[in-house]
Amino acid sequence: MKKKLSVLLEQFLSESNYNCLPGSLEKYYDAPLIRFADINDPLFAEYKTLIGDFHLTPKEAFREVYPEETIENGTVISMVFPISEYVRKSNRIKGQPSREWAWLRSYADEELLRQVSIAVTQYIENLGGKAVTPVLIPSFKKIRLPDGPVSNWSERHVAYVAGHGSFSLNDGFITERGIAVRFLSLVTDLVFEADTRTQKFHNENCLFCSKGTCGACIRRCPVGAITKEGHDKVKCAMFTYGDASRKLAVEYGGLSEYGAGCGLCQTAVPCEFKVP
Ligand code: B12
Ligand code: SF4
Ligand code: SF4
Repeated sequence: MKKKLSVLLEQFLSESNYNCLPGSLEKYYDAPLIRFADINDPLFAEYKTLIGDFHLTPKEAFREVYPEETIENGTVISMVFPISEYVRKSNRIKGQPSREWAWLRSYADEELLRQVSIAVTQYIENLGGKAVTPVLIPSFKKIRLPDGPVSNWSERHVAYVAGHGSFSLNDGFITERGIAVRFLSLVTDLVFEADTRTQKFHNENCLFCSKGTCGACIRRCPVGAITKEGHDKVKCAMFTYGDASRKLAVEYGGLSEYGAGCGLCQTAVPCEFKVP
């Protein structure tokens, strides 16, 4: 099943116009990495404490769309979309994100992943199952907490359950294709064998967190949002999505509502392409 889904998404990304940069054949994303988590994995319940009571479990997300269905068993399909080398390279500059990175925010982050969600949902339905994309259900929300924004379905925490990798000093999640990636997940009532998690702790893949070395992302951040103590989400959010970022997105030919993003801590660092 995983192999077939991989082939389907690889083909989808190679053919979809949504995956092409404006006026170019260069791609936003490479073929995804796919892993499965058991909806009954105890970590999902632990996130109610670790993140907050508002964080949905897979069953809660599924029942919101299918309130009549009982879902005792099922799978969370967690997908990692590596950002193409073309876009990564463009963002190895300093001070502000590249035009290509801003286009990724405007034209691929939301709309392309929405198209992927439709394709995977159709695939699951053809197999006789049901699928829900938690970040697209009505109750999905971002919440402003004093130490920065969080959401009620954290893709990175889901990816951690599925064993895609780990968090890092700057909060970014390091996968086997590195930290310059995007995530999407779906919950289905079909049962597929869950992948095993090998991480011993939640930020193991980061050199600073595991060995006390590196710290390259600290120097990459233009606004000092990363220190040895971690990531200041408020400073980061102001820079990635604030007024100046929205203006820059428009100057680049992107959309104000998405901002230009940033991701300078995800490029020109040892974890950009791989687990360092
Ligand atoms: C809100 C948000 C933000 C906020 C806050 C980020 C944050 N750290 O939470 C702001 C605006 C700052 C932000 C910035 C960016 N974002 Co953002 N954002 C989100 C969003 C919508 C929700 C994140 C969320 O809910 N976090 C929940 C909180 C609790 O997570 P956390 O604080 O990081 O978690 C820490 C603790 O839980 C801790 N922890 C402590 N003990 C334990 C124990 C265990 C067992 C575990 C598992 C964890 C754990 O580990 C974590 C890391 O320190 C997601 C999309 C989504 N729905 O997931 C994208 C997302 C996280 N963003 C993403 C990206 C790409 C960016 C930017 C690069 C902007 C851009 N697009 O150019 C920057 C990068 C910032 C950075 N250094 O990571 C990607 C992640 C890519 C990656 N490799 O990690 C996501 C997943 C979007 C996507 N669909 O791919 N973002
Ligand atoms: S650049 Fe170094 S310190 Fe920063 S997240 Fe990557 S491995 Fe960790
Ligand atoms: S995304 Fe940009 S502003 Fe945010 S921590 Fe990384 S480098 Fe700093």
